[in-house]
Amino acid sequence: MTGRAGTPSYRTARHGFMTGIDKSSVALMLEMASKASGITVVTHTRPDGDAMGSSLGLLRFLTAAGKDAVIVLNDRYPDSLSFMAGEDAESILVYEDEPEKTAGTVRKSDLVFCLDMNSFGRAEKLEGLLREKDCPKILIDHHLNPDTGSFDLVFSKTDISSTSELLYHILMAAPETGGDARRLPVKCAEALLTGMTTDTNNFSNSVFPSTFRMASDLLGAGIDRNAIVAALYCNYRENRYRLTGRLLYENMVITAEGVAYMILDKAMAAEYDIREGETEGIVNIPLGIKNVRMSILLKEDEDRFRVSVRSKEGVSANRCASMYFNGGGHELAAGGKLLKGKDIPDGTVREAAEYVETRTREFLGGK
Ligand SMILES: [Mn+2]
Repeated sequence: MTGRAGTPSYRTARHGFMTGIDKSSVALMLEMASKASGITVVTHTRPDGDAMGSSLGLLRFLTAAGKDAVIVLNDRYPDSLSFMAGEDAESILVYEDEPEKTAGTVRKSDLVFCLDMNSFGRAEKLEGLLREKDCPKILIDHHLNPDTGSFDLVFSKTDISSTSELLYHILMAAPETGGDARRLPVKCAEALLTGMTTDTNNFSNSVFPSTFRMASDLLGAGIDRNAIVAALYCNYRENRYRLTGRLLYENMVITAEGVAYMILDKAMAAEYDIREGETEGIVNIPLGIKNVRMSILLKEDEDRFRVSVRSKEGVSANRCASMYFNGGGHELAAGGKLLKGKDIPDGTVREAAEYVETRTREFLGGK
C-alpha cells in the first residue's frame, strides 16, 4: 500500500504487475469500480477494432451495473467501425473534436481504465492529462512492455489474442457472470467478440486455445458472429480494393532478404479518396507470398510516414519496429512512425524507401 494521505485503502503500490487473471485482482477491480462515481475508459490513438471492442465492452459492462462511464479517445474512430459504437456513440468523447469538454470529463472522473495500450503515450494528446490525474488507474492490455509503474492495478497478458479477449476472461471471473457468458450484457459480448475478431484478423493470427474457448462460449450464448463478420469484412468501399490492387501490382517491392514493402503516398491516397481505417489489413496480404518473411506498409502523412509491420514466425516485427521505426507492439504485428525532417531528412518517398531497404537488410542480415 502507498502511504499517501487520503488515498483509498484499495490503492495498491503502483506495481500491480500480474500475468494472469486471478479472482482477487478481478474483485479488486470491481471494488474500485463500485466506489467510483465517474469512470473514464481510455484507449490508444487511431483506435482499431480491438481498442473499440474492449472499450465498448467495458463501458457496457459498467453501465449495465449502473455506473457512470465514458470512453475518451484522442482522435475519432474510423467510420468503418461506427457500427460497433451504435447508440453508445454519445458516450464517446474525442479530444481532437472537443478538447475542453473531454479534458474536463477526464479531470472529473475518479477512476481511469486504460485499454489496449501499454503506456499513457499511446493516447497521444491525452498523455499529460492521464499522467497528472491523481486517482486509481487500471491497465488492461496485451502489448509487450507495459508501463506497470504508472498503474495501480495491471492486467497484462501477451499470450492472448487481444485486449477484448483479456477483458472477456476478466469479466468471466467476476461474480456478476459467474463464468457464464450468457450473463454478459449482449452488447458487451458483441463488442468483445468483434474486437477479438479484428485483432486475430478473423482467426488467422494470434489465436490461442483460450481464444476458441471465448468464441465458443459467445456463440453458445447466442452472439451473431455472422453479422459481425459481415459488418467487418463485407462492407468495404470499392476504392479500397482498387487501391490495394494498384499497390500490389505496381508499388510493392520484395527485397532479396524477403521483405515486402509498399508506400502509400498522399497523392495516391487522395486519388482513391482513402479514409482513416480503410487501409487496415492491406499489410497482411504480402505475407501470403512464399518467400516473404516480413511485410511493411508506409502511409505518408503531413509530417511523417506511419509504419505497419507484419512478420512470419522466426522474424520479430516488434523488434524491427522498435529498433528502426520508433514503435513496437506484438511479436508478429507492430507499428511505428518515421518523422520527416528527422528519420527521413528530406521527407521524400524515395528516401523512405531507401530507409526501409537498408534498415531491414541490416535487421535480417544481422541475425
Ligand atoms: Mn489489441
